[in-house]
Amino acid sequence: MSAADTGPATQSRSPFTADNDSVAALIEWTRGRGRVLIVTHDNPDPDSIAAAVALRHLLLVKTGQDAVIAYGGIIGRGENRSMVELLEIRMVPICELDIDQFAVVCMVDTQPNTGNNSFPGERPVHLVIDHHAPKTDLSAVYWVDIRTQYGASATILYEYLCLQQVSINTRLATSLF
Ligand SMILES: [Mn+2]
Repeated sequence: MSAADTGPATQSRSPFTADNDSVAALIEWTRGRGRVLIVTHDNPDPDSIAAAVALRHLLLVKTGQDAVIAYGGIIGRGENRSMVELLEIRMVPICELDIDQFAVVCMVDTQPNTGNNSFPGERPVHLVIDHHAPKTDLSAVYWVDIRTQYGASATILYEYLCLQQVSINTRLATSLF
């Protein structure tokens, strides 16, 4: 996005805490922009999976757009595989995707160019929602919500859902839990 297209959130406002108006602005920004990709970190853990599912749910309910969740590496631990299988979470290896098809790229529980995700570092990323301290320059990212004081990225997404009064079904609640 160009500098003129500055979003409601930037690193300069860190520590940033999204309120209802800014989350609404994020949703409006996303609406109609094109296909949405949500990237977790490699070998995704329950926090990154839950955060991705919660973000997809938020965007689906609010915009009608169904995002694709992608990961690198493997869903390795037995507990994590069970989570994905039992909760029927649709997520695909990023290497199977044509990234050019996506107009909006979100990262949850990871950040661009940190080495722990498989999204090509030279490509633009539009949303970063994480609880790990920033390691790279994120000034080109439209939406940065990094809360290092939080124990989980999924908690940030849970707050977005609450702010937007999006109902949380049993599977999503189980993921978040
Ligand atoms: Mn995490």
